[in-house]
Amino acid sequence: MTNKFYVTTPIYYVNDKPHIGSTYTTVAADALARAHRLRGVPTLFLTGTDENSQKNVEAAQKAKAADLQTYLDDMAAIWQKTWKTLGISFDDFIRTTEERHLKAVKRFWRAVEKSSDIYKDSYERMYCVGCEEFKTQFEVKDGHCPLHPNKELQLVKEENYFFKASAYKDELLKLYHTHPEFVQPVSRMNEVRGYVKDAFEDFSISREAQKLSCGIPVPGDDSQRIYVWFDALINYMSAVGYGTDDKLFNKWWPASLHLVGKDIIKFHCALWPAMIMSAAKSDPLLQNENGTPKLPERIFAHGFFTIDGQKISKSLGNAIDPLDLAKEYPFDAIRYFLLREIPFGEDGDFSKTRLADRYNSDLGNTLGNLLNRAISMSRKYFDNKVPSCELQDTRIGLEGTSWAGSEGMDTLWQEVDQYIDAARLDLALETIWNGENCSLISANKYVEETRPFKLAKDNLEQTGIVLYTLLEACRQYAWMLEPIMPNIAEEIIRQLGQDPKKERKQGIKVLKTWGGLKPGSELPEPKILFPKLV
Ligand code: ME8
Repeated sequence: MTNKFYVTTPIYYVNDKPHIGSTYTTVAADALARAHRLRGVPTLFLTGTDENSQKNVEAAQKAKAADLQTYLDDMAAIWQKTWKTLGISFDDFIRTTEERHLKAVKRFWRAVEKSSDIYKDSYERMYCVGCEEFKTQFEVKDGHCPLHPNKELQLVKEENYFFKASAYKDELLKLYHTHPEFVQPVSRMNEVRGYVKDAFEDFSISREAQKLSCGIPVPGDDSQRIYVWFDALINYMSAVGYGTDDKLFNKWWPASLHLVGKDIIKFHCALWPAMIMSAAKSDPLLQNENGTPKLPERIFAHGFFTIDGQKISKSLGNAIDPLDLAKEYPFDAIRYFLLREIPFGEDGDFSKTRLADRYNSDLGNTLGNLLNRAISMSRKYFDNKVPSCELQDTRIGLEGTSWAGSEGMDTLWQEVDQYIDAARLDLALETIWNGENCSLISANKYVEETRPFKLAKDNLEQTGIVLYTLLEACRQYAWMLEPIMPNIAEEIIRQLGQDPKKERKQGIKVLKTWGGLKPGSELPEPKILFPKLV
């Protein structure tokens, strides 16, 4: 078992409120954090807001905010509140205008400077505020950034500080070779490797202060402000005490997993490790015992959601507010849909029709009905109680069914755990619903094969075995699904007559052991888990 799990989302710009895209990354990080907490692994889940950016300044002006700080405070509060309302279990929320972050950035800058990797040079390039990034001539199409065709590129001509990123090209390529898991999925690793090989250059990491109305001053040179990406990436360290609390930093750093969208892999998978490699040369806190730099363990880049086939964009006005969607569907169902619908790492479409299909079919028919039937029949034939079942191997007497027994359930757990370790929540869900061993589909099939409603007339002992199997399977599904649908999981446990908090306290090993549901315990009247929506 790993000794800790530190997972992060990107820190989001506050030029807009959360939409379904940022919700996707945040829900995935939340599910992975919950899965590790359930395993008993000390977990830290960080999210936050990226505030020292020109696009926030423009948004504040457009919103006619009283002043920039008021705008930033209001927007950061909206992001925090949205995640809280949706039940996102973040442990910390970092804002890049916080004092702890400023201290971290200062220490980091000084370390890179000490490693002789910062120099001054004059510069003339096109800057895209949409990407908060300089564009090379190869990246500009018809005088515009292809990602932000409606925004004018700005010609920036000034003297800036540069980071000697190119000096880390070989070290980065070696890292990708020796640690192929550093960037996932493999397709993104190939993209990053190609970028570093062909196009990784020194970065301008500051801008003239007089031209900006935001940004952290360069230590020792008030006339320059630190480039937003150089500042923003450091958030992953400032939140765990870099520059303020060495003990805390040693406890949590390196991050176990940075979850990001595919749009920001160059920064996370190339610039960020290069920055750490440089700073680590002069800051022992950033070194492993053998002197190597303490790099994040893994970066997973997921794909992008479109909405009914179109890019999510403010100008198209198609961004879905997760709070609005949560008025139509229970948020657990939305979490399920987001994480199940597209293979994690690939692009996909967010369609309300598909959401409704999955709600009715996967959740309502396959999971909800199973629980409902198992409880109703047990109550009917066994006096409102969990039937007794002496037999450990629930297949005895019922050979020939497709149910794989408690061993099958162990295998299912192993498969689910492996997918969670690989951050493939989509595959974990796919296996729970459709896998070969004790999946929800096979549990439903087992009902059809054994027909407990008929069997009860001839053989009550066997009926008890079948129903106990179904109830106990539902208990196990609840814990498997808890990271993805925490409220539904608790509701299932309660409907099985148990106290979810008490059960949880027993620890994952006990939770996974077949037979946790006590025969003879009371079964309350079942409620519909996923009511039909009008
Ligand atoms: O890039 N589908 O912030 P940002 C899936 N501040 N995910 C999406 C998405 C979509 N359509 N749209 C956005 C920044 N995302 C920087 C990050 S980190 C040190 C600094 C998610 O507000 C996805 O995770 O533009 C993407 O990487 C992120 O939002 C971009 O958020």
